[in-house]
Amino acid sequence: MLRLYDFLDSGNGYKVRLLLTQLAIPYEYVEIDILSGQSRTPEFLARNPNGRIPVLELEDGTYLAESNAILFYLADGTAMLPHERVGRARVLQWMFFEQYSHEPNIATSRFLLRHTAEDDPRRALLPGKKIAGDAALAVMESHLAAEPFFVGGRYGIADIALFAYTHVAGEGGFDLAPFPAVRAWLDRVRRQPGHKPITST
Ligand SMILES: N[C@@H](CCC(=O)N[C@@H](CS)C(=O)NCC(=O)O)C(=O)O
Repeated sequence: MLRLYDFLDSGNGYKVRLLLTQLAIPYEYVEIDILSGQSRTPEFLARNPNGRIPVLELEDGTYLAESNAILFYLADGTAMLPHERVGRARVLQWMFFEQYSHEPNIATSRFLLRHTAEDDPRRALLPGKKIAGDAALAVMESHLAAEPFFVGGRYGIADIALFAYTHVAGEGGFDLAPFPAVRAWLDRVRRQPGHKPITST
């Protein structure tokens, strides 16, 4: 059986949990408390030298890190990933956008607000992240004003990758009121069969 090393509050981990559930793939869930350093132990670094969850352990003992790489692996050959070349590249386009323009601003703001003290010096980064995160949301808004989902008019892993931290953007200090197409898309994603909340293993 697949084994997922994860942390329940993590949106990156949630991406994988959500896809596994929607593909009806059974898995063992192993909670790694990243707040107490469990992702930086020698044992964990042997699984992912980058010291971060999520990590998926395959049936043969292979470890796979990086949430979007895991999504791509699991979705291959299913309806959650296009079969044709441009569609697959388009999925990667949005997942790289998520990792470069969205997650480093929206997810990390959420982390700072949820898990650091009010006087933590890292909070000085928040105003810059707010500007860049709003810019990423504006890019999503303009795409979703004309399209129901991110790629090919149907729900897939690019939507999962972007849903994970957009739906909890408020916890990072972001206001989704100016982004009606994003909010309508969030509702469409929530209505997909097998959808489950971030708080669920
Ligand atoms: N690019 C990575 C980011 C993973 C990541 O940032 N994981 C965080 C939790 S969301 C983590 O494990 N932090 C613990 C640490 O850095 O020690 C992915 O998409 O999987």
